[in-house]
Amino acid sequence: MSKKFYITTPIYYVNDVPHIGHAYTTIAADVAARYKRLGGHDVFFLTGTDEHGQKVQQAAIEAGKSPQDHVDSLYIRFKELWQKLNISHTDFIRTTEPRHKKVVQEILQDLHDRGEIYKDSYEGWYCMPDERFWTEKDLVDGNCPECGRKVEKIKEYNYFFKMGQHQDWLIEQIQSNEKFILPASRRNEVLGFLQKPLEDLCISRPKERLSWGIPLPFDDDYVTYVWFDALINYISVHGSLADVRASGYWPTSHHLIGKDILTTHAVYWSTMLKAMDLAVPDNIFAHGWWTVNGQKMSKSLRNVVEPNLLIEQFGVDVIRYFLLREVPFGLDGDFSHKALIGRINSDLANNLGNLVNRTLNMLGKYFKGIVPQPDAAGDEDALLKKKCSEVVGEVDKLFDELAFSKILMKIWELLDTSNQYINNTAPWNLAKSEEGKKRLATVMYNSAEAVRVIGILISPFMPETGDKIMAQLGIDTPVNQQGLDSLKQWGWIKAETQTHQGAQIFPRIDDPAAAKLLASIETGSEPEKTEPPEQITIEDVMKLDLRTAKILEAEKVKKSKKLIKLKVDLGNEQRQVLAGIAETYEPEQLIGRTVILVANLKPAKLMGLESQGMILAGSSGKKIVLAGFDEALDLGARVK
Ligand code: ME8
Repeated sequence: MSKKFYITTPIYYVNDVPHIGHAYTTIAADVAARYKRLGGHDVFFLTGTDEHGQKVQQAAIEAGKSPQDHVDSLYIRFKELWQKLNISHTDFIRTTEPRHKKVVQEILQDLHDRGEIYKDSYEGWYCMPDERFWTEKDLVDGNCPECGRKVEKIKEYNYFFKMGQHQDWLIEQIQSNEKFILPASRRNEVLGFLQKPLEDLCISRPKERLSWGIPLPFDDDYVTYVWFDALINYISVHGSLADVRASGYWPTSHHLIGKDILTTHAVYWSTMLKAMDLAVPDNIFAHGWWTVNGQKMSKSLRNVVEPNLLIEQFGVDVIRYFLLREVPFGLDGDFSHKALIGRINSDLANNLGNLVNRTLNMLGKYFKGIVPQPDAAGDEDALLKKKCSEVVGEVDKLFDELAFSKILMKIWELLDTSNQYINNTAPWNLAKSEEGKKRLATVMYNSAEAVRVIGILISPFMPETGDKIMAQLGIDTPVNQQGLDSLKQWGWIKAETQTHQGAQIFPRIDDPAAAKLLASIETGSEPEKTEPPEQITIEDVMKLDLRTAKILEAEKVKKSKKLIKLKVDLGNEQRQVLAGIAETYEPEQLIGRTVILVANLKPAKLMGLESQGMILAGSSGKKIVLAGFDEALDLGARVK
């Protein structure tokens, strides 16, 4: 029977717009899952959405919807993005599904029956948005130490999970198993945290304060704390505790998470599992944090890198490759489009694309595209084969550590060796003589086999590229069926295979095109499209209520590079508007100017400030110019 491999991502908060941070963890899990499948493992790969809690309840109220309708309309954004990113998850769990709720309640009841949960009064500082209690000494300047927002003093009865009693056991687990928490720096962080006494965990919220949660089965006045509910997803997807034990997928091979949720996994989840009498996961891997151009990603800063846009601009495999190659898994990284284009040109176009292209091209030129029968092997051939088997072995070991960037570097070593092999054997010279032709056949056979090996090794990272390479090589057997076993013996590809050279798999983005693309990305404007924009009718135009408005006040928004807060006068009313023009205009330059306001735009919040409309401006490159008039007009006059 094939070995089971169970890998999970966090279940993401359904309220958030999926961004490259979420994509990162999910792609990493997907790459590991695909690789293990190639090796013949029976893989279960789980992802999903976290749908209960205060933030969801609040957002549903603001959207004028029931929480269930609200989450039903939102989770799909994650599902669709995973489809676009070629994520091969086995299941997608939502915490509002009956199958999940049932298991959470079963576990709660069982723990309660066995005295692992008790009721007590509790007084503490509560951070509403984070749904967490803090002690007085945790607070920073009297505010929440995590998000910096205001906290409220709350005294109430709640239910507690006896987490503290497992402290010594947990320390022993971590110390005796080096792979349990990775990377080592995170492991030390958890051990540091466990030097303080571990308190019991409050696992309930009174319904009068928060109703959007799973009711406690033994007390209907309470719902379950969102983390206690969410963590159980890793189990509930398999059914009851008995089902999990029988599934063969326990313990989990890897829980992949970001470093932000290390404590909840390493401490809460491990002790919960202990209380349930289930083994802890083989590994919890907390990777690092992505920033964008050096800044934290946030909706209000409008710098959230939207994976859908990236896929459109650059293609799926490029994004998958970049995220895992650019930063060693476990360390923090910074995203920039410039670095992305750099990787496309150097690693993908010049190196990988070039090897595939020249190999197929020479097969076409010298052998009508048919893979020739190899002849006796020489030293150069032995070197190539040796490198290949070394890389295949190393990659396998590195996958156990989830060292994705090192794995890619190893594969690229094989690419270099293969390119070097072609340079050293110089097929173009061999082709010149009858005598050289035998050697040429061997060289081209080996080059085709090297391309196949590389195609298989990169396929977990870049599944579409792997398939494209197989199609160009004329191999019908899917990558998965060739599997890792096919890499163990040199010479899987059959002589006589008819290859089909196709388009360059990764065309270079030349300097002018890259510059244009970067400029359009930086200014947030649409990249130039080759197709004309869609035509609209006069009715569409008339829907816009454009008005003249005079700027009365202007000031920069703190912590924002781009935003200026304006007060504008429309004659019969005044409004607050936020405009992203701070990089071009100083606030003083703006006061007294007459501008054009989109007056019927739905108000929106930017960095916590309401914007009641939008000012029209033109842009080219980084330059922004406000639209205006030659002569004075009445304030509030309609603009058409
Ligand atoms: O925490 N860089 O959900 P969440 C890298 N629902 N990774 C990032 C990232 C960034 N800038 N931003 C997000 C929750 N992530 C809970 C989890 S699990 C039982 C419950 C990734 O939507 C990273 O994996 O806030 C991080 O841990 C996760 O998204 C947080 O997702």
